[in-house]
Amino acid sequence: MLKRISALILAGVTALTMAGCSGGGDGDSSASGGSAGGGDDKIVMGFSQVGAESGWRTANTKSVQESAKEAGIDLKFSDAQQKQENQIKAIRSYIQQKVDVIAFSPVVESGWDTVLKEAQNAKIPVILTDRAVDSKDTSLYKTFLGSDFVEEGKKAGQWLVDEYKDSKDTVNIVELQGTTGSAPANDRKAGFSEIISADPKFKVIASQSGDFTRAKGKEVMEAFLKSNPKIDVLYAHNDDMGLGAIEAIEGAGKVPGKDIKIITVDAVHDGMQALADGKINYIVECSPLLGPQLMDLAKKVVKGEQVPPRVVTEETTFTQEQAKEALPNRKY
Ligand code: GZL
Repeated sequence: MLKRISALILAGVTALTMAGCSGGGDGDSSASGGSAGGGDDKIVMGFSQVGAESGWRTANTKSVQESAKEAGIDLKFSDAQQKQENQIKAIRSYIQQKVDVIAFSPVVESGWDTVLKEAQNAKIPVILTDRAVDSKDTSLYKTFLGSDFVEEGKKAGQWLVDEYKDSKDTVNIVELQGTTGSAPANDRKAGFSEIISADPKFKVIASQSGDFTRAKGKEVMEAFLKSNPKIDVLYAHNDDMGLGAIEAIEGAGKVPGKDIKIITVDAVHDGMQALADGKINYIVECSPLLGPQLMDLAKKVVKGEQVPPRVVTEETTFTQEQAKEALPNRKY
């Protein structure tokens, strides 16, 4: 009898232990090899954000955080303050915590292979969101969700070509580039240059990084104004640098949107307001609202389902008139 009771107790203890392991204990709690304690069935996502450098980034962070909540995903979020080493540290920490999936917006294109291989070896899938990496090994991430920055640069260039189609005069352009080495800076420059280089009247007389921030955009534009007596156009890789440049242009006694035509990218609220007010002439939209698609992709990836290697976000362009109509309904 005693033997029988002890056998039953042993069987009960074993059953409970097994249940503990498969329900988010120390073993792998999902196909992806994560087990960071998000509760038995909650997906745990480790997200490394670039920083908080612009209105676009603020809107993107809000979209990711709100979408994770709505999707029932346990989000571990870190702000890298625009430093690659901080993003690499965050990704390593997520690997240590055995999250189910890692998502990040790489601040620059290069230097990711080692840490992405560590995630791959830990069987934790990685999703690129917003910006791309230049790794040759595309097996290091499951998909890249974000805008086509070359296309954005081309749209900006095409507006300029159309705007000056009847002019024979030289058009002096200054360019405020985004963060040096970042995909949006590289690609927006390339797309713009591809379109305007068809006509020699377009001359980029100065081009320098404003690091996607208002403060730096103002500082660099002040320098441009001091060393270039005749500037016809500013092409800024984001609204925030354009808004900083507007302060510099007004400080120099010139009228933004008239003395110097301005083209920017993003279409965040403050940029759209400046467009509606006539201080910016054209904005190419770059949507920061990537959260919902990111969470859908994460759920599929954790389940081991196939996802498209590239998901391009939908976006448009705005003239001054279109900005006046769109402003009341903008989400960011
Ligand atoms: C583009 C994004 C860029 C924005 C900037 O997808 O990476 O970074 O254009 C932001 O405003 O700082």
